[in-house]
Amino acid sequence: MFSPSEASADLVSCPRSKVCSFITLCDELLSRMGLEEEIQEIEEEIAETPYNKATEEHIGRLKAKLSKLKDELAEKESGGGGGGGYDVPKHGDATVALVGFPSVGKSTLLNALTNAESETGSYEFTTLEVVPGMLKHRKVDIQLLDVPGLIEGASGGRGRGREVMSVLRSADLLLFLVDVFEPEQYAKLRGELHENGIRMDTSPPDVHIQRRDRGGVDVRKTDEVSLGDDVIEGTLREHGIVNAVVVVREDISVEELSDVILDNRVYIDSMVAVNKVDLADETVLERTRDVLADEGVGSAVGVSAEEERGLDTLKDRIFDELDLTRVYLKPQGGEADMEEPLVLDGEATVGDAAEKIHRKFDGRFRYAKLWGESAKHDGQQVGEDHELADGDVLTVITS
Ligand SMILES: Nc1nc2c(ncn2[C@@H]2O[C@H](COP(=O)(O)OP(=O)(O)OP(=O)(O)O)[C@@H](O)[C@H]2O)c(=O)[nH]1
Ligand SMILES: [Mg+2]
Repeated sequence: MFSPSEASADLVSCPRSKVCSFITLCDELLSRMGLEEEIQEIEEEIAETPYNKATEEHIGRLKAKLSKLKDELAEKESGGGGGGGYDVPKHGDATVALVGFPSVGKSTLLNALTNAESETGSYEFTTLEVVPGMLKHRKVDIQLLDVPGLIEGASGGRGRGREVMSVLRSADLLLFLVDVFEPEQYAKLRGELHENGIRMDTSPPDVHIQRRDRGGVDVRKTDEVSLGDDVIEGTLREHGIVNAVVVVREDISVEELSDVILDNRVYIDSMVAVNKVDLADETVLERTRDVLADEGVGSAVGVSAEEERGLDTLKDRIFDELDLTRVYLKPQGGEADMEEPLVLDGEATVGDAAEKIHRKFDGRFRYAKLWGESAKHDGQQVGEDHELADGDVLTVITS
């Protein structure tokens, strides 16, 4: 909830306070407070209602309503956002964002891994803007972003939370950094990101919604789907959809269905590193491992950013988690360039490679010649649909 002091601080710091009247600001604040109150009431009702067949539909509706209200709130809070230091242009082959509480050592790690010089300090919130650094590893340029430390409630606009979130949403991989003495930070960070529409380590639900003008809601689903038709219909109605064909091909929750309807979630992979291991003994490390394992993290990378320990393992893990395909280009009749690979996504095809080399290949692509793991034999002739493997050598033949 908003306390009066936070409310007034918000009024003072609102960048639009000069142009919009005090009354408008009060209205905005009140509607935000109203939303927060409503959200809290629904959360309480969900917590208090026992889940069974008879209440399933009702709870489903409440959850759908909750998603919608939270979305409205996030929308309101991002309204006045933006500003200095947060528009970081993407460079390199992939972008990794460091996510962590203040003072866990994000800037120290960035400095140790890259050419960047991010200010570090023993006080909280040293970094107030996004600092990029470039890490070259296994011939791939990886942009690392050091962002201000997240604190609990960041998604609700506390700290520089909402700007940070917008940077995180555009990353290819999230690198959670937690303090070895405070592994509980991990679950809190994930909670904040989830609240802000970031879905980690999962792909978008296999659900398709085709709106139509009439005919009501027609639900088509595969056998593994446990949500009842009434719950699916109710959820859609809660979001204002009364006519649609819905195809559900995966066992999803009401929240995941709401995610699809709202259509503003991002899906990003993540990994975990534990910093300051130089300060910890075996008992501490053991506890940290246990806490993270309970959160489903089987293999966090232990590092000391300060003493530059564990960094090679960390770089390898970042590279692996990004799941990239490096392709070496060989001009027809010439030597392959084995220094600067073309870097593509994990499941890239020859067509993706051709497009990345030159968009003008459009229509002029004839075939490609291929050497490497995905080739049946050296110089195999392949078409646009052929799926590439990391390390392949490719010659594109155009007309
Ligand atoms: N012992 C030890 N100290 C570390 C390590 N990494 C960072 N520190 C110290 O922790 C403090 C905070 O480090 P920063 O890199 O500024 O932390 P940050 O996460 O960037 O903090 P904010 O920018 O405030 O979010 C500094 O005093 C660092 O010297 C480490 O591996 N071991
Ligand atoms: Mg910092």
